[in-house]
Amino acid sequence: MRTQILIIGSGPSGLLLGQLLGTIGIETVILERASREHVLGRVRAGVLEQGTVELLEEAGAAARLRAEGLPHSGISLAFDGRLHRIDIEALTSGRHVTVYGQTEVTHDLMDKRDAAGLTTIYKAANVTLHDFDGKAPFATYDKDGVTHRIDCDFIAGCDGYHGVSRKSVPDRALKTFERHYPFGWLGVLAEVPPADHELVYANHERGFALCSMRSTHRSRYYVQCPEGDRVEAWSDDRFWDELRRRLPEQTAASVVTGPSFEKSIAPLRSFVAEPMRFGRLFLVGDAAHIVPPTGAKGLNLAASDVRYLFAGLRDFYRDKSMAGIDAYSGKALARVWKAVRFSWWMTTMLHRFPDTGDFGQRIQEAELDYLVHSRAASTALAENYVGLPY
Ligand code: FAS
Ligand code: PHB
Repeated sequence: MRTQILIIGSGPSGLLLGQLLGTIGIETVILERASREHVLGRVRAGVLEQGTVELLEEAGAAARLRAEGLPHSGISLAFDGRLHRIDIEALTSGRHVTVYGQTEVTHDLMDKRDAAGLTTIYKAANVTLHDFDGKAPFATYDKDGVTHRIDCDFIAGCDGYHGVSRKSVPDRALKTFERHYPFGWLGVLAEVPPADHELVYANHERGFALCSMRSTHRSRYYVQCPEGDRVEAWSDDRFWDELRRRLPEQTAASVVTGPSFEKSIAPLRSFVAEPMRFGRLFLVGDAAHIVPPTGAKGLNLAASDVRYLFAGLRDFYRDKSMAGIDAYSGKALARVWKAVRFSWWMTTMLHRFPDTGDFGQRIQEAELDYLVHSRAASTALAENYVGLPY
């Protein structure tokens, strides 16, 4: 088989890139290790930057998002027993975020890909990348006991942190940067109305908590939990009790409890691999970088990588220009590092670390107090949260 762009991974990065390229007639094939059902069963991000929404519209995959997504013009920070609202829309001259689950984004993009008759090969095992430092890259993979080969012009490694793409690059050609956080996020989904009409990020001496949502009747909550903690140790009752203890009284009283239908623990890390291009292999999204979800940046960074790579590939095929492709890694990393910083800052300010102690708690509360009472500081948070310019 031959195609123009071989995409490894059928997550948001791979699907969005494939959809955008499809709108201008550039052929793609997606190789995905898991089943379609497994990919759709993942519960991850929930907040889309305005630029991500616009990119999904450009890809023709935003109809349901426009109908069901929840535009949010602010968030609240909870500390010192109170809620403090950050008026994002006012501070960014009208920009906002949209609450719409990553699962739905993935579903919408998969449906568009199927409708366009574009090829995704699920359950592709032992994907191996070859000759991407030359002009004729290809991949091999196993399916139904047969080894297959796909020749292409370029390979887009959209296969996430644990994927094969970054691991295919020789160590000497890659520099990685990492920050490990000594805690995780325990998240639940429940068919209950959210506690507040907007997101609430809570700093508390017992640990961080986040009140989010997927719709007006489906809530997504998180509490910081110890590293190595296990989901089995958290009954629903224990979760609801701990969540409410970390929220201001008024917010805690608004929490509607109910049976969780999804419960999982995500580890937190900051990670960046440089550069994001090796000959005719590009690293995209989580394959190149990971951020703690505190800044709601993971999915949105994947979208901005896709935007840069799509433009570069479009110029290559339309204008025979390598300029966009050559500029991809530098452009993407400039925006990645600003989001990595913002996510690190939000995480450091809102979470309880082993060495935080009483002094550290007061410093966090002082920073939050300054933040919510300074227009300059609130504006800085707001413009990072809605997404910096591309
Ligand atoms: P993905 O990891 O989504 O997709 C990669 C795809 O490649 C997967 O389908 C995988 O099966 C496939 N793959 C892997 N190896 C392969 C191989 N060898 N061959 C073929 N296919 C292969 N972000 C937020 O903004 N907010 C959040 O709350 C949030 N929560 C998260 C919770 C968890 C547990 C995780 C892991 C991430 C979370 N993220 C969150 C970040 C997340 O949303 C990512 O940024 C987003 O999924 C990135 O999309 P992709 O780059 O497409 O990578
Ligand atoms: C979510 O709804 O899953 C979510 C929202 C905001 C974040 C992280 C996760 O910062």
